Amino acid sequence: MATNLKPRVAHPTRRLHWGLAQQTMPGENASGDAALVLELPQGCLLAVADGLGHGAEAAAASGAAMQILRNHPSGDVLQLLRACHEGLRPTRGVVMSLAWLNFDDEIMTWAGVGNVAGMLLRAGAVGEGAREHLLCRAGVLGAQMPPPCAALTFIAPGDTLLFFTDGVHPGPATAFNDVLSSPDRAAATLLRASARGTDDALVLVARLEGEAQP
Ligand SMILES: [Mn+2]
Repeated sequence: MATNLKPRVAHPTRRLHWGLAQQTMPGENASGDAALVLELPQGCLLAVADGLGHGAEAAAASGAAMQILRNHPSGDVLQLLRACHEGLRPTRGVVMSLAWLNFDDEIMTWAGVGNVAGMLLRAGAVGEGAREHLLCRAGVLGAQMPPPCAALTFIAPGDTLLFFTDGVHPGPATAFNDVLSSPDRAAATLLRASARGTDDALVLVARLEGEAQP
């Protein structure tokens, strides 16, 4: 890794409030979906992984992915995807999306391989630009990874980031504005309304707090 940053509890001026909701596929003891929120001095790394299939082996794969991220805390999302791809070869593999939120510059870098959905809801925005979707490359970390592609965008206090696995299927009429309630409640509500019930399901909601810049 190019950088190796020491985790700490919170950023003094920009804090991320986040909530997580998940459920295990009926009949399984372990969820193959996993999430990580890692606060570092310069920002915050968020990741959601879905291990192939379900059950213990899927959980082992996604758990290994989270451990690789913890072992290499950095904001370099492309290097992190590559590290996971290499490190997950002995496993079933995962699909994963991740985001690095640079609090000082108010820039988010996000990337994904496979089908963990990512959305950014911009506070106060309407129409085009109010909602952005992460473009993921098809592939499986640990098995087959295309050259991944990261996107950068500005973020501002009040903006909300969502990640959800394919066990969650929001309908076209889903009012994502509902996620403007507390991240905890938003994650639980979206899971309850949109979980398929035939797969593990996980929703991560994170909101950037802080004073708007003049
Ligand atoms: Mn799944």
